[in-house]
Amino acid sequence: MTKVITYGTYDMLHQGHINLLKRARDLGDHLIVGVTSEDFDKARGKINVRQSLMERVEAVKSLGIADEVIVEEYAGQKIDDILRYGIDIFTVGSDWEGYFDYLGKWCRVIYLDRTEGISSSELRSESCNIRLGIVTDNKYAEKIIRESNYVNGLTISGAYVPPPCNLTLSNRPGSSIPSFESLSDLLKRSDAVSVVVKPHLHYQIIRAALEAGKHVLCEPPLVLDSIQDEQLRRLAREKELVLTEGIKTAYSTAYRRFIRLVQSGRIGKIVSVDATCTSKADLEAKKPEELENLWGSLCGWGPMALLPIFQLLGTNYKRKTIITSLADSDVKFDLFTKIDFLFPAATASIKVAKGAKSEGALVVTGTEGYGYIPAPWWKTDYFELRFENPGENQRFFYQLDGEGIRLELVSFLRSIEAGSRELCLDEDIGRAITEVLQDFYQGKDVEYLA
Ligand code: C2G
Repeated sequence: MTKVITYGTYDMLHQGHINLLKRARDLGDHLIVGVTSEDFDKARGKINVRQSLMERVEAVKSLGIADEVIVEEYAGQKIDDILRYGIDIFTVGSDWEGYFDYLGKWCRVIYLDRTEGISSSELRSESCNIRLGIVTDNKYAEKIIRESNYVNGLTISGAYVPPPCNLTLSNRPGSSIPSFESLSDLLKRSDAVSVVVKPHLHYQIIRAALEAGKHVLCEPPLVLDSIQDEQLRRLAREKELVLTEGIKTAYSTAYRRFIRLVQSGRIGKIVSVDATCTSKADLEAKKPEELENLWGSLCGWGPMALLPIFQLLGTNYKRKTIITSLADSDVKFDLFTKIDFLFPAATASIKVAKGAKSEGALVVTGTEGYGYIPAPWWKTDYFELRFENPGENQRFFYQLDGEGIRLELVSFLRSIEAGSRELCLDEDIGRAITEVLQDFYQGKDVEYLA
């Protein structure tokens, strides 16, 4: 009996897949089909898969072509499967020509003709196409534009740069994106907008976008005032639009796994969460009026640093103390800010700085051990759980593509498609972040360093 094996994602199963499976079946007497797991696909950079593993397995099974369906979970599994199932032929489409030649050591490798003119990527783009407009006064927006190239079903409609800022944005070197004279021009040609401007401009822009019926992905903080925060969230709800903060770290795989592991009690009860984020900006030569146009330490780093605290301990802290060192009291540009929180059964702290440098780690202290993400924790692919007995320590590694921005865009798109903000950041966390920033700017709970 000749045993054949083939693998694939089989997202939105189409004629190309079916043709290939039939040809694979004809190569022997028994066909095993390996369907890729969600984690494995993410690890190999396939982030746009629409259907769940179970849906894809069911779709392949229902064709009745395969004798057995298995799940492919890790790189290198193909060798294990060939040995385990006594495989004679490994086959895959010609788009992989040469790539799997190394399996020739264990069985025959056959590349079958691929069906031209059809692909899951095209089907995904056809099923959903969101035109994303960029409102920005910041080069950071280019990262979002670049990362959008990896997201099926998302196209950049253009950019609006509010005056007096002057900025040309490019997608790839040498290719600039259309620039619009006014926000309303951009909104007319977009289904959603990404807002990457200084926070004091957020309210007007987000309001205009929501009123025009557009979804909004906004760099945090959403706004600096709790009343405005509530108004915008209510407006989004009424209009059934997605409004969410783009805290990229919240979407990165390693960070998400870290939070879930800690929440599942692996380090015992959490007694403290301590997050530090610093970047040393060149501020010495800046005049006060120039500083006013820059993001201060808390505004720039605060939402990121507060994220693990509010995710792990909730948002109902009993009190907080903000200690800050201002570059200039008139413009409230903080060089360094530390906040201590007291929760009913835990403490937390953040240290953020643009005018000082420290170890940018995230440490979660538990009664059994601690969780540790080394600097820079906000763009990590790696973390550790550490215990009294070092022999019990565990290390975890997950591929990080595009600093989390890519997965953030995928979540935003899926939320729009699904008509729900389930996949986005919890609204309570967004509200709590706004409140902390509001208190800071209003001088509530603040001590100033000389
Ligand atoms: N295929 C095809 N014609 C198409 C599209 C896909 O013949 N128009 C084939 C692919 O070559 C592959 C199979 O259908 O053999 C499944 O395709 P995908 O779902 O895109 O999976 P893929 O990413 O190619 O994964 O470990 C996974 C394997 O390496 C293949």
